[in-house]
Amino acid sequence: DVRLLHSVLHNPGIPPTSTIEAAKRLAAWTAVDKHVLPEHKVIGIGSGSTVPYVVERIVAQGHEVNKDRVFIPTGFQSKELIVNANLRLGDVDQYPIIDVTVDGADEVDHDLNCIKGGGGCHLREKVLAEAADTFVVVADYRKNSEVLGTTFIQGIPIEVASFAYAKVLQNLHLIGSPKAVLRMAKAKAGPVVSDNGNFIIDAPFPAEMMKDPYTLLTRIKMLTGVVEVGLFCQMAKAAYFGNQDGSVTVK
Ligand code: ABF
Repeated sequence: DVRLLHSVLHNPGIPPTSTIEAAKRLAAWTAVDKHVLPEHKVIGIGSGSTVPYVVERIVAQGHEVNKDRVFIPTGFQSKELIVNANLRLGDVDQYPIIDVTVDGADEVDHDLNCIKGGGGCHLREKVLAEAADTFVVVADYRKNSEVLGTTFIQGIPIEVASFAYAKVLQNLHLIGSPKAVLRMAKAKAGPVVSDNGNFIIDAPFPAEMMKDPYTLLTRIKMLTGVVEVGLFCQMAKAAYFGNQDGSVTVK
């Protein structure tokens, strides 16, 4: 894996974004090798651009292992991934106990608290993380941070019932996020609608509040109309970050 990353890094013909792709793949492959074991039969597959490398590595474990497994998606994208890889698809209502879920993240702090939901899938992602005996996060080096809210993410993603969004926005402004906004589709064609038919709000909070993500999560979740919050506290067992130099940071 490290050889692959080095060959990408030292090939001047490859655009810089490939360094990030190689870092994602390195994190994903390392995590699968460590946590997705032959005895695991029910496997949660997350969303985002790192997860295809998770599926790639699982497929490489071979048909003999995979034929007895069922794969649970966190949304439309991962469902497509599973089906296109010829893996058996299941749903969390059939399999509420999952051996291991591997998913991406927008940011992970020193205590393995995560911001998730940049892709709008965090409700299902959280259900699958909670259902799993082992929940593992995979990401490139940009997502590795000390305190949440210090990377490029535009606040905490919050899925809300569509009819309640204005009230939730008003309440988020009151509890400390005056810049909370409804997430709009590209070209402002209308609000982004989640796989569950809900709207998404992005709510940035001051650093002081981000230092205690669990308290913040509890406060946001208490707001009527909130379906789920993209703060994952004390859920991940491990996080793997591919680095630019070909190493992997494990938290
Ligand atoms: C999902 O995909 C999310 O919770 C997060 O928003 C995003 C991370 O995507 P990527 O792997 O593309 O950075 O896991």
